[in-house]
Amino acid sequence: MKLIGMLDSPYVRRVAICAKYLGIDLEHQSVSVFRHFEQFQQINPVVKAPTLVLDDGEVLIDSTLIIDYLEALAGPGKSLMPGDLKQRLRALRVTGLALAACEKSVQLYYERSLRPAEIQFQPWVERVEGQLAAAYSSLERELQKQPLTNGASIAQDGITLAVAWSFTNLVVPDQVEVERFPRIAEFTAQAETLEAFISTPIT
Ligand SMILES: N[C@@H](CCC(=O)N[C@@H](CS)C(=O)NCC(=O)O)C(=O)O
Repeated sequence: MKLIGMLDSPYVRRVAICAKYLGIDLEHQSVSVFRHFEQFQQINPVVKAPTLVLDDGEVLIDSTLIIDYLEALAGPGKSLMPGDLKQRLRALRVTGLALAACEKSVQLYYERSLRPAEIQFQPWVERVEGQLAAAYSSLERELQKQPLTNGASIAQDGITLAVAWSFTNLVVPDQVEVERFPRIAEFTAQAETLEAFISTPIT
């Protein structure tokens, strides 16, 4: 199976790291949705990263759906989600907030890098900045309430949170001061020392 997309996409990176923890070998192809648009189009006309190409040529998009498929492939013993309903709800909540942080970071980054400065729409920018800050504030509170599993047994929620924070720091670093989100910063610093993260570098 091939995973198509650049690792500077948090969605691609979370799939690549989850696949490693699930013990699934993916052939990674670094094709950019911007710089290699036509090449990407040949693989997937929708040009969304990540794209998973199965051995029979079937194409799957959306990181959450791809991870869902990989989890099913790996079997129940290897899941990156808790089986216990209460813990699963918490993992889903954290993952959802981290994905919202990814989305808002991407929107700000596209606004700054793709839209000419003279037609940027400040009310929209401020709305997205507020949403991004709200997502990380909620995540900081989640970590304050209950720490997340890190280290060898890091799960899908922790992987997504660490990938999101590293991505935001890469593309819109002015939005995230460590002093405001110390627990997230500390959690990510530790996660980024794990072999699966080191071998899946963001740049
Ligand atoms: N919800 C999707 C988001 C994927 C996404 O937006 N990826 C970006 C790259 S970071 C992309 O494909 N951008 C190109 C575009 O939307 O045209 C997922 O989880 O996979």
